[in-house]
Amino acid sequence: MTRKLSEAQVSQYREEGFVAPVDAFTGAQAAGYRARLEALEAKLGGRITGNLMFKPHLYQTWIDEIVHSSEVLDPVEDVIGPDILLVQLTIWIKEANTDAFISWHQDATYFGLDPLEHVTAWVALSEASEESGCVEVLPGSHKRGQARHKVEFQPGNMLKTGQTIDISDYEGTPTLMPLRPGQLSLHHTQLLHNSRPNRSTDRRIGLGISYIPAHVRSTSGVPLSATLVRGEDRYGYFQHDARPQVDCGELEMRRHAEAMARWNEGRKVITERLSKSATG
Ligand SMILES: O=C(O)CCC(=O)C(=O)O
Repeated sequence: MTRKLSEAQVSQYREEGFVAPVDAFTGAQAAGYRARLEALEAKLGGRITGNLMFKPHLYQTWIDEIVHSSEVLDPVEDVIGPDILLVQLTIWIKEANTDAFISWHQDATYFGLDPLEHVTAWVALSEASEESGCVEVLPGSHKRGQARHKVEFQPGNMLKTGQTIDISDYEGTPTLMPLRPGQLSLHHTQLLHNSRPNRSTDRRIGLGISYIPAHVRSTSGVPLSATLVRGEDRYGYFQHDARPQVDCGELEMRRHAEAMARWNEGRKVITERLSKSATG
């Protein structure tokens, strides 16, 4: 029996690599979380940049609350099972009426995980519509394995490594995943996806939360940390993160910096491996 998704949605995830929209939080809850995020921005002097965009659940208690919530974990459990670790979380913000976009890519390219059972829960904290540049996927593309990619540094691409996939040799019709504030989508680690610029008058804000079942390990060789958010870890492939008690506390910031240092070291190994296999 599933916890949140219907059997049809679970089948859709297996066959097409995504499910959306899934109701998670109310509009009022999403607005409350957005206010916490904007308070953090104000504290930081405007924007959340650099390492602070990643793994913020280690230094913000409200994000820790989101990633442990049944609203998010129930649909995630339906697609990856009950023993769940969180390996990465990215704050994705596209300002109103800007050219920022995200090129076609597969998350698997950057994560170096085995087996490829990682799912991203993308939680909308503002309206993610066609106009504001919601995530767009190529249904079924996760079944074609690792895509060939080229490195192309285009202005406005939020993927700083510039990897991009030419989807012209893929079948299927790109499909938008519009979300209301508080809804989420799920996408498989090998699903091709992108997103276009935000042409709306509001910011587009989302949290991309990367979950894996506990039997998945990192191939980078670097000892990484992850947060055990549900169930048991009988494998011990990742050191477990401590949960934050205080927003931006000294201990929390130190632990975050350590986790990100390890993550970036692992990422370097994966990126070097990738550049050797890139097609140009
Ligand atoms: O936020 C976006 O538009 C893209 C996010 C993304 O690529 C991801 O969550 O994997």
